[in-house]
Amino acid sequence: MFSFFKKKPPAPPPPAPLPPAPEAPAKDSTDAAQPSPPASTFTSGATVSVAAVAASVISTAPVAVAVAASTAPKVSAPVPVHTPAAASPSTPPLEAPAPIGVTAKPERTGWLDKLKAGLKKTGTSIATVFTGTKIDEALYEELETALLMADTGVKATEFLLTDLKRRVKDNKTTDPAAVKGLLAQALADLLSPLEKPLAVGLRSAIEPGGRDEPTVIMVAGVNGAGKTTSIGKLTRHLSESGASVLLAAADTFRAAAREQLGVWANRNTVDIISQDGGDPAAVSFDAVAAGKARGKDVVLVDTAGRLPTQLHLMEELKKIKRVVQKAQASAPNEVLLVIDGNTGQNALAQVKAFDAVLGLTGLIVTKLDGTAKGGVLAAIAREHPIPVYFIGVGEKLEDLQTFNAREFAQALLG
Ligand SMILES: Nc1nc2c(ncn2[C@@H]2O[C@H](COP(=O)(O)OP(=O)(O)O)[C@@H](O)[C@H]2O)c(=O)[nH]1
Ligand SMILES: [Mg+2]
Repeated sequence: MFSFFKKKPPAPPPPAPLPPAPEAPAKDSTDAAQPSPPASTFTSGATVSVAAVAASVISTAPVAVAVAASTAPKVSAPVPVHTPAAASPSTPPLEAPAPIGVTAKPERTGWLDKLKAGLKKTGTSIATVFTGTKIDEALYEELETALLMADTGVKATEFLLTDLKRRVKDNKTTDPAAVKGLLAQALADLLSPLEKPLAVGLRSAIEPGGRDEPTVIMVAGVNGAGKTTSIGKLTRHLSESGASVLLAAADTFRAAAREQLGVWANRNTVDIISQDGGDPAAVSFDAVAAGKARGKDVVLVDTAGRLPTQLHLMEELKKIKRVVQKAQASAPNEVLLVIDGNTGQNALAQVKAFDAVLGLTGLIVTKLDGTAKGGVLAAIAREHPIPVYFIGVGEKLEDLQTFNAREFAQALLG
């Protein structure tokens, strides 16, 4: 789950002043004053559909946010989930704004099936261990191998086996099939410290003494991990929930990277700060300054991929972080690492290395669909725990979802 806080009631904000003129002018769009949504806590469990928007010019995204909702069909929701924006007839919006201060339970039915399907490859190899008739040393040895092959890592595997044996003893279990259920519980308990909501919105609504300034989220990771895609999906979820978002295209090395983010900006009709071949730190600075000036709730900074061993590129990330802080003292409020779930144990190495340089506040783990390495989350939980805000189980919009330890463990072990 992630929580969006907005302090200001429905009164529209005064027209935002323009940001100070940047030295190398950033091409960006202007912003119309938008009515603020009612303050609420919301969840991202509902699926949404992308309105087909022709995306060509990328640095000047349209400005209107969350339009055309009034004509969309509505259905009553069993739980109060606040999703004010448009949806297609196949995915109707869930009605009823959440009462302030009440956390709504997400609608995740289809998502669970998806997660199960995504994690099937990991699950099948582990599940075969429990098809025998006896609980003996051979079963534990097989399980050890299966967990290691799923990239659970030596430490988490040892921990899980010891924990499982204790549970089997305590429960006086004799049926191997029941051991699978106990393993799911052990795994859920191991993963639960990674479960944490991402709070976004005006800092004044999140922290005591916080100012009326955006939550600035910096996103890092190796090439191809899924940074830009995840930012795009997250932007959509946030926009759907009434948050105003500004994107910073700080991956300035490749034109294609800027364009890719621009497409997401257009689809979501949010502003983007982008610059041809500009300095990533300067673009990030401009974006945060513009986000503040325009009264945005969230600024998402997309950075270029790099390996932790590329020291000069890691220095550049540090610089982005420093410079962003100059634009807004509290920023970056979140530093997220995106990791590809397929990279297995290397993902753990990335978590350690990026954390050492940047001080990570959260993770997004992508591509858990079709991988046999879903165990890597257990390795992270045991060896270098950092909250997993989202997991990606596909390339579609609804395939980025919040992380729930119990669901994950159940999906993994069927
Ligand atoms: N199957 C799958 N593909 C993903 C997921 N997230 C991202 N991708 C794909 O991974 C590729 C690289 O993503 P991109 O966002 O460009 O990575 P970046 O270099 O970190 O910005 C693209 O083809 C995405 O569609 C996911 O959760 N599952
Ligand atoms: Mg990218």
